Parts: sequence; structure tokens; C-alpha cells
Amino acid sequence: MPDTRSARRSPNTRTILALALPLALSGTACVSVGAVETGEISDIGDTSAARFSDDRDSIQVITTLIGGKNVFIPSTIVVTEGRSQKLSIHNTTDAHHGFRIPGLGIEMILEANQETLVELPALAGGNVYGIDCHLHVPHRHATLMVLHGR
Ligand SMILES: [Cu+2]
Repeated sequence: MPDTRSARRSPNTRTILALALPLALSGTACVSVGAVETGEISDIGDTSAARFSDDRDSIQVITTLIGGKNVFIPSTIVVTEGRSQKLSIHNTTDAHHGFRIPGLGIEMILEANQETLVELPALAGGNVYGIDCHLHVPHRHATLMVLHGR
């Protein structure tokens, strides 16, 4: 008989991971593990009021090969609204890759084994943009998330 414990644990792990970022952004100091396990998230509160400061001059990103898949790390890039931001994207692979944000009209080529600077314009908070590699369809996608600023 197969061990069903690991099969049961897998969705819970995904649920916890999926909830981790919104919970972190909500400013909620403590949410009980019981609430996460049962999917009860009604006590998280209104996240639209959360505002963030940002002391970074640039954000480091890599595109790399993991387990046979090309991925962007971090796969969710977080910026704050109302200020431009530099992305310093290092392509650690021996192939060119693309970096495209269709919602912003940004499309760059990331040369093999090189660092490429991408300038993001000042953006409005509360928006999420898809990121992909326009050179390789199977390249795993990423996300740009714009937080409300202080
Ligand atoms: Cu690619």
C-alpha cells in the first residue's frame, strides 16, 4: 500500500507557500497554523491599506537553469509604486534569454553569462505583471508585483 501521508502533505505545503506572501504583506502579525490548514483566511483583513518603503537602489535577479528548466530567481519581483527601479539581471547560462513584461512594453535580450540592466518606470501600486522569456516558450514565467508605497 502506498504511503498516503506524503501525498496529503504536498497540497498543504503548496497551500502554505501560496499563502505565505499575502500573509507577509498583510501586516498580520500572527495567523494560527490551524487557520492555514483549513483554508480559513477571513481574519487576514484588508491588505489594500498596507504600504511599504523601499531602500533598494537596484534589484538583483538571475535567469538560470534548474532541473532542466530555465527560471527567473526571484520568480516574484517586488517593487514599490511611484519610483523607477533598476533590475540587474544576470543570465548564468550559456544561451541568450529574453526578459519581457508585455504589460509594460518591455522586451530585452539577456546575453549569455552577462549582466543586463533593465530600467522599470515608476508604476502604480496594486498591479501584478507577467514576465516571460520571449525567446523560449518553456522558460518558466515570473511575476512583477507593485506594492503601495508610503
Ligand atoms: Cu529563455
